[in-house]
Amino acid sequence: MILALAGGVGGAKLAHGLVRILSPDGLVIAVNTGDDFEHLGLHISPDLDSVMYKLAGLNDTERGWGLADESWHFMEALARLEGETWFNLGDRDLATHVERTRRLAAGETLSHITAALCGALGIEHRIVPMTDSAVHTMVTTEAGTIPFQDYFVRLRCEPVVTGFSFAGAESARPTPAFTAALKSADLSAIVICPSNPYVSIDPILSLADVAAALEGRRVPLVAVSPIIGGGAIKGPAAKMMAELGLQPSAASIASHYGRRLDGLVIDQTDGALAPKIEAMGIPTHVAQTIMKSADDERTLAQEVLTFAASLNVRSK
Ligand code: FO1
Repeated sequence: MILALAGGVGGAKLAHGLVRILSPDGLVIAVNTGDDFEHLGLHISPDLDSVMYKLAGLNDTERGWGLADESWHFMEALARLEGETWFNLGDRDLATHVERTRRLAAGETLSHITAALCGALGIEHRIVPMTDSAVHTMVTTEAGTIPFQDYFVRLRCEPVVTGFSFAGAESARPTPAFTAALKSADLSAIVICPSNPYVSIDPILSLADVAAALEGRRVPLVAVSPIIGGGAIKGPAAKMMAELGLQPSAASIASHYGRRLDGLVIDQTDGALAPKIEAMGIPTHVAQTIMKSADDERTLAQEVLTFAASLNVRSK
């Protein structure tokens, strides 16, 4: 069994590749919920939805978030009422948030709701939230500390970043299905998807039980670099690195995860960095990591699994 840790778009793509190779019993996808927030009275879980829509084949490929064939009558009507319109909720997408919010208010856990929504959309593989508790990614910037969606959508990632924190992570526990996957005797590798390390993966790693389970693992932990040729395919990862005083590169991804990793997959564009990363004590595999098609996703997923299977777990 493979455990994948995923955030938004890049995570969803590799997860989709893994789904095409592994049976529903053979994969658990644990998804960041640090991006979750309350908006217009609704509980929005952007990363869970990105992965869910992608695996259901319903995602919008152009925008990278939300549903394909979307309409925006709700937003138009809200604008006419001079309501809050900085965060766009498509008419079809709205149904997900309304249904999730209704079920949460009725006392169901986010885990249970996610399983139900995925089942209703015909997804057989397990998408599990990292936690059922509230964890909120906060972005520390030169303009103050800002909740993630305000920073990302309302302020378009413009404020200069100086750090990140995860409010609520101290007391949050991983969900039962995530915990079971971490402890499973059938677990054969853990894959960190090519998601933003600071705001998609670190919230997951900030849960003490997750960090402890990774520390004590007996299976390889492999990451795929989201930085290719000094930039991110999508999103602010490279901008964040530059603002944190780091060179945006696959080598900086290697030092970010550091010796927690047993291996790193980097893009062929960055092949020249492999010796530098290997010299940091991290076995490195060079592959085509840009996923433009479903075949690219599947090929990369297969390469990651083969690479992971070839690795020894570092002795702690
Ligand atoms: N991202 C935007 O840049 N603008 C939006 O208006 C927006 C709306 C939105 C609605 C639902 C949803 O599930 C995601 C949405 N996103 C939007 C994406 C989201 O804010 C980020 O992509 C993730 O949180 C980062 O992984």
